[in-house]
Amino acid sequence: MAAVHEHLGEAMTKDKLKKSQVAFERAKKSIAHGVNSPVRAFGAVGGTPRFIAKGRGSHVTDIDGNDYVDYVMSWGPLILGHARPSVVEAIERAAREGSSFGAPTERETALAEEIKDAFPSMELLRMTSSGTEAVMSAVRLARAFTGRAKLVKFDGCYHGHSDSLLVKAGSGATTFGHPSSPGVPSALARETVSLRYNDADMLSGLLQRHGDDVAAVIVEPVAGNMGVVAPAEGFLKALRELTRKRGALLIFDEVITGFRIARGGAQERFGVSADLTVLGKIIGGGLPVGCFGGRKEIMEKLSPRGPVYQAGTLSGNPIATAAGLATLKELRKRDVYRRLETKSRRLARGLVNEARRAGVAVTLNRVGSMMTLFFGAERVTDYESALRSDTAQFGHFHAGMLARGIYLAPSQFEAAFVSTAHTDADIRATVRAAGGVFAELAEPG
Ligand code: KE4
Repeated sequence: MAAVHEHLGEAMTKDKLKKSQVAFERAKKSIAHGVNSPVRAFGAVGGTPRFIAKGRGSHVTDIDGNDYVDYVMSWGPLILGHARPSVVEAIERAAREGSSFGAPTERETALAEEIKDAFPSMELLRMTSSGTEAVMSAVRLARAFTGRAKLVKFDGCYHGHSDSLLVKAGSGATTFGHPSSPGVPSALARETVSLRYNDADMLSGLLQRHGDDVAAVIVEPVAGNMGVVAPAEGFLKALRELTRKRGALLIFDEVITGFRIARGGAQERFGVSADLTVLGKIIGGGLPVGCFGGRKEIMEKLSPRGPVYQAGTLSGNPIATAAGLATLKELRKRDVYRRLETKSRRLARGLVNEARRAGVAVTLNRVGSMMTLFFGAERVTDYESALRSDTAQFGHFHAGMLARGIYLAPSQFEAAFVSTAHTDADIRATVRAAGGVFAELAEPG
């Protein structure tokens, strides 16, 4: 298969990669491993990360002039596509008035009101500059509000890189966690338990044994970080009931799903409300905005009037909130989500049909305009089954699609995002390219 990889991937585009290769070597001299976020380095798929020159609509162009249909979409924020005129104009206007004041602005209130309109469970909220920061703050708040220390998460879910969340399942599954990164103190990791996603019985058992110590259960209500995995029927409702019964808070990490799978995210789509919700990505329209919010009695514990400290120099930044507000206003337009669903369904069906035609075993998980193609015949319903998929095949697929002008996330355990800017021609070109790659993957030897 190495030959296929070579043929599919870089060999076809070596001459067209020169500037990215030079740029990557230069970047490594100043930025750790040449990237400001690990997944961008293409470590999971091999090859040279493309240095991007510009984005326009559903396309990005790299510094070698190669054009791609983009399904990374900055890992989810760009539901309207790149450089949406209404968002660019809002950023330009805001920038002319100043970039940051470290003081309240009415635009932050307007963005908060827009978010609350879509997420009624968020009676009060507070903005941050990233999803990680919002999750970290929500966890501290949950621990303070309940007076408890334990935190429950699920294998395969990613909630940013704060210490309490960089924890993997302990041996024997429901024992307490171990650090998933050096630098996270074991004493802190032991406060976090990681259970199997979509297994409400496992959570029920843990809460029976330790329920009085559990401050919160945090979950991606639709997982996007093990690849897309939907909640099993009744899973979210069970989390809601089990946490309420034991006095633990339910935290929905909707950094990806918020304004993505519905305007009101998973809470609207599945009809289950959380005590605290974390948002990010889309609410900043491509600029740095995270936010956490929920029940008034919980949020009022925050400083300055409450005892729980939480702060941020650029939280609610005037330019970032302008981009976010312009984005969310566009998402109020009629039929936005219906049109996204139609395009996404067409893409998913096309990919599956092409794989079937070539005799390549795939399973595609999709919720709205976020989806992941796994290689192998087994359905992917949790982290263990995701890990059993053929990630080597995914690497060849990724390289082959890149060589054909389709830019997918450089990791099996991510999502592809469709935006309102993706055209029918983009979808057709993507399906056609996949057909070509599947045919080459299916060739013997
Ligand atoms: P940020 O700190 O990256 O803004 O958000 C962290 C985060 C929190 N919760 C969920 C569900 C998330 O998906 C993320 C970040 N997502 C990853 C990719 N899936 C960001 C890409 C990266 O790390 O470079």
